[in-house]
Amino acid sequence: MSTAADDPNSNKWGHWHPVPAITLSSLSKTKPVKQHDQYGIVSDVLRVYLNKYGKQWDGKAAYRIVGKTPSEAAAVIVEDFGLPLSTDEFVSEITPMFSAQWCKIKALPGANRLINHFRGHGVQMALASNSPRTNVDTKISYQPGWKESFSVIIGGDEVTAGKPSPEIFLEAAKRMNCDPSSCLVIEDSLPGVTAGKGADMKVVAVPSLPKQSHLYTSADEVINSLLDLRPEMWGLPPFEDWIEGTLPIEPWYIGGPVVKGFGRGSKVLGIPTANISTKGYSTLLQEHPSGVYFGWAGLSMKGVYKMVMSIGWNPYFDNAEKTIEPWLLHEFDEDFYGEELRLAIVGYIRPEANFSSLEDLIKRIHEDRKMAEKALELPLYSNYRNDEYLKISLPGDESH
Ligand code: ADP
Ligand code: RBF
Ligand code: MG
Repeated sequence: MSTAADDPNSNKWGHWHPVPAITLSSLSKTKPVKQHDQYGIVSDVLRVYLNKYGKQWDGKAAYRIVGKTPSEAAAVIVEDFGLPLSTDEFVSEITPMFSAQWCKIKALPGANRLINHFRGHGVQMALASNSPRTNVDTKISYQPGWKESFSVIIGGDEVTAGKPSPEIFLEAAKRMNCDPSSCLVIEDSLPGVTAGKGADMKVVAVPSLPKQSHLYTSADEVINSLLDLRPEMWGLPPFEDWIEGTLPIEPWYIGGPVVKGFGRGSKVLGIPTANISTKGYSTLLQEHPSGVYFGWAGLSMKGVYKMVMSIGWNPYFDNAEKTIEPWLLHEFDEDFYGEELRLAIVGYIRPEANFSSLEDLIKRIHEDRKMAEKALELPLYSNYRNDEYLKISLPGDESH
C-alpha cells in the first residue's frame, strides 16, 4: 500500500495534504470536569491534594488550566488556592500523583475510530501536546496502536514555546514534510486553537468542558465530540461506518427505576421521556458525549421496546444537569413511574441542537424517532433486543 508517509505529496483526497495534526488532550479523557462528582483524573488528583492543605477543589479552576503547559497550570492552581509553596515545589509534589493515574486514562469516544480510519487511508497524523514528551509517550503506551499511528510526536519540552504559540504545529508540519496550510488540527483547548490558527492551519475544536463552545470563535468549526467529525469537509476521506444516517457504537447499558423528570416531556412537547435517576451513573453519563442516541428499552413487567433518547443539557431548555431522556417508541395506557427501566444504547444519530421554535424541536425529535425505528430493524442493531440485561421479570416469564 502506498501511504502518505511514503510520499507526502500523493493524496487522492484533493489538494489537501493528508495531515490532521492531533493533540493528545483531544483524544483522551484526562481533563477536569465541571460537575464535582464526576470522573476526571485531573480533578480527582487535585481534590485529594488540595484536601491535604485544607482546600476544596470546586472544579472552577479547571476552566483556567485546560490546554496550559504543566508549569502554567501549576502557577494558576498555586495562586487560585493560595498554596504555601512555590510553583516548582507544587509541580514536583503533584507530578508523581498524576503519573500514577495515567494507566487509567480512557480514549475519548470516537478516538480509536478516528485514528484507525486515517491510518487505514494512509493519512499522516501528528500528536502535538503541551505535556513533556516523556509524559506523552507514557500516556499513549496504554492505548494499543496509538504509538504506531502517529508519524510525528512532539512534546511541549521539544519546542521553545508551547501552545498558544504556533511553533509546535509548525514543527509537526515540517517533520511531516507538509505545508501548514494543508494541515487539519483537532484541538480541545483554547490555547491549542490559537496555536493552530497561528500556524495557518484549519482547526476543528472539540471542547473538553461542557457549555464552552461559544468561546471557540476562532476555530473553523466547533464540534461536540469526535463522533461528529466530518473529514470530507476538510478534503479528507469520509468515515464509512455511518449506516442509514446512524452510527453504530460500542453498546453501553444503563438502568434504574423511572423517576420524575422536568415535567415537560409530555406536557410541553407531547413526547414523554422516562427519566431514570442519574445518581450513581455520573461517571457513565460523563463518559458519553451528549447527543441523540437509540437502542432498546426493557421495562419490568412489560417488555422490550424500541427507544430513542437524548443525553445532555437540552440546549433548547438549557438544563443545569446532564440527563438522559429516553422516549419509548410504544403507546402505553398509563405512566410507569417507579418501574425498573433498562436501556441498551447501540447507535448514535446527531449532536444535541438548539432550535428557534418548539415546533422545530418537536419536528426534529420525530425525525429522530423515524430514523431509530427504521435502523433498529437492521440485524446490526436488532440483535441487542435479546440482550439478557433487558430481560427483567417480563410477564409470563418464570425464569426470573
Ligand atoms: P417527566 O418529566 O416526569 O419525565 P414526562 O412528561 O417526560 O414526565 O413523561 C414521562 C413519563 O411518562 C414516564 O416516566 C412514564 O411514566 C410515562 N410514559 C408513558 N408513555 C411513555 C413513553 N412512550 N416513553 C416514555 N415514557 C412514557
Ligand atoms: N432537546 C434539545 O434541546 N435539543 C435537542 O436536539 C434534543 N433532541 C432530542 C431528541 C430526542 C430523541 C429526545 C427524546 C429528546 C430530545 N431533546 C432535545 C430533549 C427534549 O428537550 C427533552 O425530552 C425535554 O427537555 C423533556 O425534558
Ligand atoms: Mg421526562
